[in-house]
Formats: sequence, C-alpha cells, structure tokens
Amino acid sequence: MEFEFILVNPNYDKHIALIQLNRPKELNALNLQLMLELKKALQQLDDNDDVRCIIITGNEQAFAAGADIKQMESKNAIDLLKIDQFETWDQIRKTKKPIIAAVSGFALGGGCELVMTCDMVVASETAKFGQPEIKLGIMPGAGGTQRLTKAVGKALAMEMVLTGKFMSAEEALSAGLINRVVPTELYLEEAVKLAKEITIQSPVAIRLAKESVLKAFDSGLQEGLYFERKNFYMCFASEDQKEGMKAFVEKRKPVFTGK
Ligand code: DAK
Repeated sequence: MEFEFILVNPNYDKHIALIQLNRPKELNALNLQLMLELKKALQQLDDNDDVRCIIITGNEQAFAAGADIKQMESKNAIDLLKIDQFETWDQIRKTKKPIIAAVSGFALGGGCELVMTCDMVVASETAKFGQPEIKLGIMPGAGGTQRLTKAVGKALAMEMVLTGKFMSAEEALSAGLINRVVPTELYLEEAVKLAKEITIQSPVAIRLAKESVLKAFDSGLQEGLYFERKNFYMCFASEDQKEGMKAFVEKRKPVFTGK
C-alpha cells in the first residue's frame, strides 16, 4: 500500500496493523489528502482477513495538531459544503475492526476528534488533548462537541471547547477520555499489548461487540452531529474565521470583532 501522508503496515505484529500519520514538519496536520488516505487504508485493512486490530499513531511530538489550517484558511461555507469532508470522517467511523489510538504529544482539534473516533486510547505522559478551534474563530466540526461531552461530561467539555485549553494525559485519564497513560518510550508498545488482548478473541464476536458498544455511545449522536455541522459551516461565513486563521498563519494574536 503506497500513500504520501501516512505509513501503513498491515503486518506490524501478529494480526495487528499499524497506521502512522506522517507529516511530521506540520505536526501531522490533517489535510484533505491525508484523511482520504486514512479512509482508504482503513477500508483495505477492514477487508484484510489477517488483520484483527488496527493501531493509529503519530510520532512522539504529535499525534495530530488538527485539521490543516493553511488549507482551510481561505475556504468559505460553500467550499466546505462541496468538499464534504464529513463523508470521509463518517467512513472512518464505520471501520468494523477495533482501532486503538496510540497518542504522544499534541492531539488537537481534528486530531483530538480523530482520537475520539478510535475505540480505545493509549497515551504517553506527554500527550495533550484539546479542542482549540475557538481560538481560530470557529468551533469543532468533526464530532468534538458531541463525543467530548459524552466522554468527559458537560462541565469539562464546555470549558475545553469554549476556552480551547489543553488537557494533560493524566487529566484525560481521570476524565475517562483515554484508557491508559504510560512513559513516552512505551506508548506504542503498550498499544500493541492491548491490541494483543483483542486479537486472541473471536474476530466475529469482537466485531459484533464493537458495534454494540458504539450503539450505546452513538444513540442520539447523529442528531447532535448534524446540528454541530450546520453551526460549523456557519463559522466560515464570519470574518472572525478569516481573522483567526490568518493570524495563525502570520504568527500573531487574532483580533475578533464578532462579524
Ligand atoms: N494546520 C497547519 N499547520 C500547522 C497546524 C495546523 N493545525 N499545527 C501546526 N502547524 C504547523 C505550523 O504552522 C508550523 O509550520 P511552519 O511555521 O514551521 O511552516 C509547524 O506546524 C510547527 O508548528 P509550531 O511552530 O506552531 O509549533 P509549536 O510547538 O510552537 O506549537 C502547537 C505547537 C500545536 C501548539 C501549534 O502549532 C498550534 O497551536 N497549532 C494549531 C492547533 C489548532 O488550532 N488546531 C485546531 C485546528 S482546526 C472538519 C474536520 C475537522 C476539522 C474541521 C472540519 N470537517 C469534517 C469538515 C478540524 C478543525 C481543526 O482541527
């Protein structure tokens, strides 16, 4: 399997496949092509009978620092509607095999949303989770307001989404966002250990059990996601979105006017 922005090893360990997000200079910012590649790789691994569990990781510095702001900066609401990236995210969510996110460093914005799209999370002690979209004059658009709230509860989710502040790995663990925290040199190894506990089970029962747990988590989610999407598009009708993203690219503080 040849991809530009991800590395895929279907035989990383017995019945375990590894996908590594691979745009290190951009802290693995999730551009459109990377997300399409991720969707394709997951579909291929889902169709590969030898694979029973998938690990998605980044590198020590970053799992992913969010969607690619430089690619999004000039877009308006109609551009986003036409690109319809939600289709890609929905397909990723539909992966039948269990996915473990092995996270070190930044998991922000779309990166945090991608983590929450996975089924379990093993983090290094340096991992930082956050939904900082508000600082760009927008809001989470790939499930952040819904899945974070379900995972950590209203008060903490509200604080993270409205202030953009990051959560440490230890905080994420005690809030129930992730499964375990380990020293940085062990996070991938620990994810593999967890994967091995899954790959020895019946693949059929694992598939049905994953589907059932997600059903419990997702009931009522669809409505919330549609609501979030409308509001997310609406952000791109504002001058504040242009200012927030332009300021990021120009490495200065944004000045928001409410227009
Ligand atoms: N996009 C593009 N480039 C990014 C980036 C990003 N999200 N994050 C970092 N980079 C780039 C930086 O611009 C820099 O590039 P150069 O200047 O060297 O060319 C390089 O990566 C290294 O970053 P820094 O120099 O900033 O590194 P620091 O260690 O100083 O800071 C940081 C690390 C993670 C705190 C900082 O880079 C940062 O604040 N990054 C932005 C984090 C953020 O705001 N993330 C949320 C983005 S919005 C959707 C699905 C998803 C989304 C939207 C829609 N649909 C399905 C429609 C998601 C939206 C978002 O995630």
